[in-house]
Amino acid sequence: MNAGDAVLRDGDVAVFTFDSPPVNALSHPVRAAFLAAIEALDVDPGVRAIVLLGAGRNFIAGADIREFDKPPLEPLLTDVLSRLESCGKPVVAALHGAALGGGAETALACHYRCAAGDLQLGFPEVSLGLLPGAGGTVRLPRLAGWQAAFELMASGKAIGIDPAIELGLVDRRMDGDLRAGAVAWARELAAARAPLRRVSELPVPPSRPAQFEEYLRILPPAARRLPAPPRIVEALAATAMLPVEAALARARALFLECLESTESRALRHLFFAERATAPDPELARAVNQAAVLGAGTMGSGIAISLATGGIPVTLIDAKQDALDAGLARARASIDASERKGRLDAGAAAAARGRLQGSLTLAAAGAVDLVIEAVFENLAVKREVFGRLGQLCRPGAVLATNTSTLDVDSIADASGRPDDVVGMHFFSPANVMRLVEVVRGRGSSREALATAYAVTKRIGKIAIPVGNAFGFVGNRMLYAYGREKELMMLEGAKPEAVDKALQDFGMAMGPNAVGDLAGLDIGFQVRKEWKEKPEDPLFYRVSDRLAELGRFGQKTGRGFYRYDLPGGERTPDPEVAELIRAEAERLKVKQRSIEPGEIVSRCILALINEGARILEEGIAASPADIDVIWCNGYGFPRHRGGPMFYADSLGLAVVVESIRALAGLHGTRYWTPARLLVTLADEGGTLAAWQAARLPRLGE
Ligand code: T1G
Repeated sequence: MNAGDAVLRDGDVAVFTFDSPPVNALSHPVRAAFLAAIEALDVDPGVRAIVLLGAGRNFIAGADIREFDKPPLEPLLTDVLSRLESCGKPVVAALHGAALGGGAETALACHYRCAAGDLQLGFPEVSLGLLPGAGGTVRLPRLAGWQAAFELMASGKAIGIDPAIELGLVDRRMDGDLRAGAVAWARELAAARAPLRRVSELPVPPSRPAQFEEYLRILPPAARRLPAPPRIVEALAATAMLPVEAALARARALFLECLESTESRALRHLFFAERATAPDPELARAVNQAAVLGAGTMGSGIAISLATGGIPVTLIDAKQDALDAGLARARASIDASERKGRLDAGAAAAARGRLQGSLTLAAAGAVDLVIEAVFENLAVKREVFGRLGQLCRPGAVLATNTSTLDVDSIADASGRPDDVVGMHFFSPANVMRLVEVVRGRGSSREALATAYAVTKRIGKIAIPVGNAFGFVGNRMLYAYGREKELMMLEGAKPEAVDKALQDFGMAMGPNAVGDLAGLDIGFQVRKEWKEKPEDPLFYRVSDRLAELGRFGQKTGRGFYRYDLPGGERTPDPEVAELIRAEAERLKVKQRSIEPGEIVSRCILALINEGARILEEGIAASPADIDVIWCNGYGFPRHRGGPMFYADSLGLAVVVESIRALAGLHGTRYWTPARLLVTLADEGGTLAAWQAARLPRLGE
């Protein structure tokens, strides 16, 4: 992009268009071209006003995140925006779509702002472990006040045009042709010799010294422990206490501190890993009509995702009451999304219109995609796919939502394995963004590409995985869970296990997750699992609770009690006694176990199993494993996922720690994966190993 191309004259108004696909990120070439244009236009006597516009679907999506791993190049955005603000003629920002991070900062450095109705204005830097480093912390509070500035930056959430106008961040709504409207307004401002409202010259709103301590206290404890959120508060405090130039410099310094942090590198790693393009997009078949088999919790959740994602769907169940319950659940969820403003009235009505039910499998005959979500039993699924194989139209993709069963066996039963794939949704399916797309032995590239495309279309992240027990996520979960189960037999209390892993950053402790999902589910899966380790201690605690009918929340008791007044999750001394008795029966000596041991055994088990999965090609990249665990299992995003975390620990340390555990607990579970040993010996990393390999499977 160069200055010349970006500027078009409309009479005495110059229009500078940011046009660097896909999202007009403010990369170095863009910043340089923009600065050159501003300097030229500012002294051009024929130009009386300037309009900034973004080409494509967005204004500007911020700084170019790809540049953050390289040394910063001049001109820095902070300086470009100070030059922009000092322009001697009116500069109008014409905003549409995303105006995020550096894009929002660019808008605030203009003298006036107008916007189209699809505006999404925000400061998402915190979700990258950063803070607005180019003037946002100096200009935003001057326009919107301290509270709004703190909330927008600490949450990272974008706002629409109405709240942006209410907060004084946008002066005018432009319906119709945004460019024409902005040019006309800019010409008006120039003709009226309207004041050049330089936001950084506005007074800062009055503040109270304790105000910024309060903001720190408002931050959730987990956020307070991260680099970026407290520094956002510090940068705002600097704006309150320092002159503009010093406050800008302080924000820049705090930004650089965040940039170097492992947490920000982890979040940037996930940003791109979650956007990695799936193979063969051009091979995807059209999906205009879908069917979901099984109106249970998963089935209705998947149906909601399809309907709100724009795909007409028939929910099918053999039992009337199950179908009615499933449809009611789906409709209630759409109503709730509308009530909470996640769906506007039009989108909610359209989603309701796309949802219908049927009692007959024949209703799946003409659809383009079937997603099966019936009872997790191989014989049942094979019987269903046998019938689907017969009645579904040629070319329809047949997907199974199994979470552990053999996709090849299910595909064989259909008689058309090339059309069969796994689409493993996570519960609740209408909320969780992750789908493991399972490649069966016979799955065609067209069927896989169709599953990836549909997953992206309904706003979820598709990760390709191979067909093995538990695929990627659940297979690693079994290693992670194995260790927490063993440590409970060795004396760790269920609530202590959960607390240690939550303090590490897991969204929820594994025992609380077990109670939520239902301990009977895992118990059933383990009963059907042929290759289960021949180990009497393996998942012995969960199995014992399930044998006693303690299935978790659904029965009021599991690892915890939920049947006390208030229904709070409450540790149950009875469980501790149950475990003690089981340990005695299995001759396991109990001892006190420190949180550090709980975390390292569970997380190292995760990493080691992840490395084995990479060796076997069940996962295509360490980054895919990180996306699966951060989006499907609540692994802390600021640690980047298990494999990124392994690299941040150092693979030599990981291998050494695993060998130390082997010394204490034997090599049965604690033999370091060959991949880890090789890379550790070479001083390598998983990220470099991946970069040196071929791109994703099938790419
Ligand atoms: N930098 C580089 N690449 C970016 C990018 C960015 N800021 N934003 C998106 N991309 C790429 C993305 O990787 C993908 O690439 C393609 O664009 C489409 O993205 C100085 C420090 C704008 C809402 O955090 O939230 O400014 O896979 O699939 O669903 O203070 O992208 O096609 O090769 O997400 O339509 C702050 C990040 C930066 C916004 C569009 N900005 N972007 O969503 O497309 S830090 C952000 C988004 C900063 C300043 C600070 C979304 C979007 P590829 P996509 P989408």
